[in-house]
Amino acid sequence: MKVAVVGATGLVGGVMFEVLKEHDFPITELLPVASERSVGKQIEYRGKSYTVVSLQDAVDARCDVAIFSAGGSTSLEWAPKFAAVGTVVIDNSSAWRMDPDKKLVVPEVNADELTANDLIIANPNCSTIQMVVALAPLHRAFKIKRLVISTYQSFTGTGVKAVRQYEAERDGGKSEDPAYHYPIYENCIPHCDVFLDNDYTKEEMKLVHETRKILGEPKLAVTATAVRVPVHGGHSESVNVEFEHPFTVEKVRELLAQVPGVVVQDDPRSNIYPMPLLAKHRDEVFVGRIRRDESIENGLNLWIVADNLRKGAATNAVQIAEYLLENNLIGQRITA
Ligand code: A2P
Ligand code: 11C
Repeated sequence: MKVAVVGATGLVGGVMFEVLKEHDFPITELLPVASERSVGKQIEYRGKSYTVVSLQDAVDARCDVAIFSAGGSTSLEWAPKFAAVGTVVIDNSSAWRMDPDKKLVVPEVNADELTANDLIIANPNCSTIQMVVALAPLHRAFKIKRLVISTYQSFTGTGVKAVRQYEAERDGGKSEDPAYHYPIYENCIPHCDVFLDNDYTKEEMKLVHETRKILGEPKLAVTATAVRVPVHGGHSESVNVEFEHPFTVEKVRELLAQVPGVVVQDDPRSNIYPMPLLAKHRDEVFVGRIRRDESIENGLNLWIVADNLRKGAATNAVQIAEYLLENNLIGQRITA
């Protein structure tokens, strides 16, 4: 595969190279792509040095796959240009997720929706991905009626600027160009992404809209509060689920244990439960604190943790590419 990694100098871009290497993705040619500021820089991959190229050079190279993690406006402008030359774009931004003509894919849940005609494929938001991996099999079994979500999201989800802010504050200084309005060190900020007209943040509404689209339930009742925390290793989520149908906690554990990519860590008496410290650098989604919500009928509480830069971004994108490859869905090139 001839592969372009767009946003190669960013936080997700760096993890993308790690995941591509660990998954032994069959790359015959690699094009790291970033903004004009970075063109000419060198990127190391598997002991070899690669020169960062411009978006236009990468379009002209007619790659098989381009994995984008360079923000929404870059994706909006450039993904169609890659698609027009037959390159399959897997896009990590929010640019295309809610476009009715684009698939929003978490391989464990809905990869079977993909066809060779999908030239721009959207990777969901990190907090959505880890949650739906765990919820999809439970939805199939007991039908979800309502979700109440509270997130505890790593500052790494905001990118390089936020990491610099955290490190400066931790070291007793101040960032000259902070990512957040308030200090993140020793703080929790109930403000991920921008506020919308309904007083929810965009991050909270991504959880609503993306979950509905991936589960194929356009009217599912979902409400969320997203909080930024001074944590490096991953996003954590408290998810309260109300099902239509009765369930048993044992059956929930059994179903979750069978999901590829899910690890059940649930032995609270032995202090076993998911934590971002343990999820860091791992591809899996960790689920624990599985218990009945005794305040309602058919209610369940879950605690779901994953490395947001891995399963929440790079790993999910690489898994989509792997699925396309395994199912011969790459190579429907438009001949000029
Ligand atoms: P650059 O380093 O040249 O600015 P992060 O989310 O960690 O901040 O990283 C964002 C990534 O997206 C970086 O690789 C950045 O490249 C890239 N990027 C940002 N804006 C553009 C753009 N207009 N065109 C191409 N790449 C961009
Ligand atoms: C966060 N979820 O942690 C974000 C990061 O829509 O892909 C990724 C933003 C997105 O703030």
